[in-house]
Amino acid sequence: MTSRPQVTGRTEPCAATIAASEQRVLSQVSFSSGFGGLRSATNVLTLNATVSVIIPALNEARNLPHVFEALPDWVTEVVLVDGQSTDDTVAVARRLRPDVRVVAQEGRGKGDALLAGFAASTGDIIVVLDADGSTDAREIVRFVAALIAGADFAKGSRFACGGGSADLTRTRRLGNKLLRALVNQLFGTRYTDLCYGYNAFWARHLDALAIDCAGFEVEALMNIRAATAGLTVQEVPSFEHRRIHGVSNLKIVMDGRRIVRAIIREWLANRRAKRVQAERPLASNLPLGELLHVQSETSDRSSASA
Ligand SMILES: Nc1nc2c(ncn2[C@@H]2O[C@H](COP(=O)(O)OP(=O)(O)OP(=O)(O)O)[C@@H](O)[C@H]2O)c(=O)[nH]1
Ligand SMILES: [Mg+2]
Repeated sequence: MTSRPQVTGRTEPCAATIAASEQRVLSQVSFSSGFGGLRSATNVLTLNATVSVIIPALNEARNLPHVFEALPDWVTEVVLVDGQSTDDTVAVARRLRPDVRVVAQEGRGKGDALLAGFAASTGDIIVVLDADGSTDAREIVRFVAALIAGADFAKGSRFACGGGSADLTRTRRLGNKLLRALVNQLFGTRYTDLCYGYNAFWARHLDALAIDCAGFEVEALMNIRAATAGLTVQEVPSFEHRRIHGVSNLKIVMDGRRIVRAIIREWLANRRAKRVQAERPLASNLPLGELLHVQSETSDRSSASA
């Protein structure tokens, strides 16, 4: 038996504050295309960065009109990653937006789709959102504003003040809560959400995120890697709507297991890396002869691995 989605959300004043601050951001941020980097003027912040929006889509033809209609016109490129849809997803996307870049995914899974989208994108900023109508593209400005303000990674959260969901069932909410608690415990993070498909980051951090998974564990993995790589992570309140048409591709038990496995794998890898780092002698405590020895060993190792 599947439980009915319940609308969650924090207090009204919170949402009002967000709406007001969003208005302020919109009036203070002007967007222009061009080379990367920030340029600030007196009371106006100009974004000289290009923005790519990546949308993984598997049989979402009926939902795309709703999603595309909400895309801000200052977005530089829209990359739709088609997961071998059997409906008109690609044709509808091209009709709605002739400049859409369609990437035909060769593999399977949302993680695999995002990898293909990241590889194809050209923007300084990458925004990821879903094609089923659950994520509202009008919220992109919140994510971009967080990045301009200094964040490396803007992480959507349905549980941050001002966020909410009309899509989460009781089971999913519980699963997300347990997994989030596990990640916060193991990695020392204070995330309020873990498995949400709305995120944005500077493309220069793609190497730090080093995404290498195929399925729905991708968001959890990105969030963990952002933390372990020492990126500045800013949670952005977001409201998740119910998917408009069609059915979810997520299999709660199977995908839940994949997420747990990914979390544990990351924790073990992180622990190993910390141990290696701790075993390495502190250069400043060594006499010069030994220091040179350590340095030559290090350069030998890096030239061997090159
Ligand atoms: N390209 C591609 N997109 C996928 C794949 N699996 C899922 N997606 C897309 O990823 C997004 C999220 O998938 P959903 O099926 O909505 O999963 P969910 O959001 O957890 O489930 P609901 O809350 O019920 O919508 C949607 O835009 C899907 O179309 C895939 O294998 N390939
Ligand atoms: Mg969805």
